[in-house]
Amino acid sequence: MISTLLRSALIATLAWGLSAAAHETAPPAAPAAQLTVSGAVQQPLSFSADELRRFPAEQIVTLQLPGRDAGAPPSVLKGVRLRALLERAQIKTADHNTVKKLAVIASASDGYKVIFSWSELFNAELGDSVLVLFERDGKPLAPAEGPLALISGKDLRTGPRHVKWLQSVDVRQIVD
Ligand SMILES: Nc1nc2c(c(=O)[nH]1)N[C@H]1C(S)=C(S)[C@@H](COP(=O)(O)O)O[C@H]1N2
Ligand SMILES: [Mo]
Repeated sequence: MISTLLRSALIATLAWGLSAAAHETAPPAAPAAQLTVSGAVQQPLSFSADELRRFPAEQIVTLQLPGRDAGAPPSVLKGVRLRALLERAQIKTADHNTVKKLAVIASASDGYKVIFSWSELFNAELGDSVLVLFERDGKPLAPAEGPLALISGKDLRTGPRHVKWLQSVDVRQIVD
């Protein structure tokens, strides 16, 4: 009979294996070189990393995030606020209350998707640190996450809304 100790060791090993696998997403063969911004906007737009780099200095944000593992050095990230890109594309609204019902969906080339609400981006401190990234530690993003990625720098855990291989941002009204 299998001992309780051995059994819990086995379960722990399995759980570790599963969670490690969940973090190791292989880069897609052809990650998008351009981010498209579309949906409920007046002017659908697309941006390459170089175009983001050329944004006015005041719209480029540098963010320092702690290293992933204990002892790892912090990472310095550079990007344009998602809010600034949405302002360029000009969100379409039918009336005063439309914006409160908008979701902003960020999708990656591997199908990974996360959402923000308009209020998070435009009416909360959190939005100041939601960036479309084009640089990490002074270099263009590596294939492990780039050429484009998104991060929500004030999330409690930044892993889930770190969208690697960012491809599109879609603005959608999700309730009537
Ligand atoms: N495109 C894409 N981005 C993704 C994922 C994914 O599967 N595909 N997984 C997410 C999850 S759940 C986590 S925890 C982090 C893990 O990577 P990181 O710690 O380097 O941010 O990537 C996030 N970004
Ligand atoms: Mo995750």
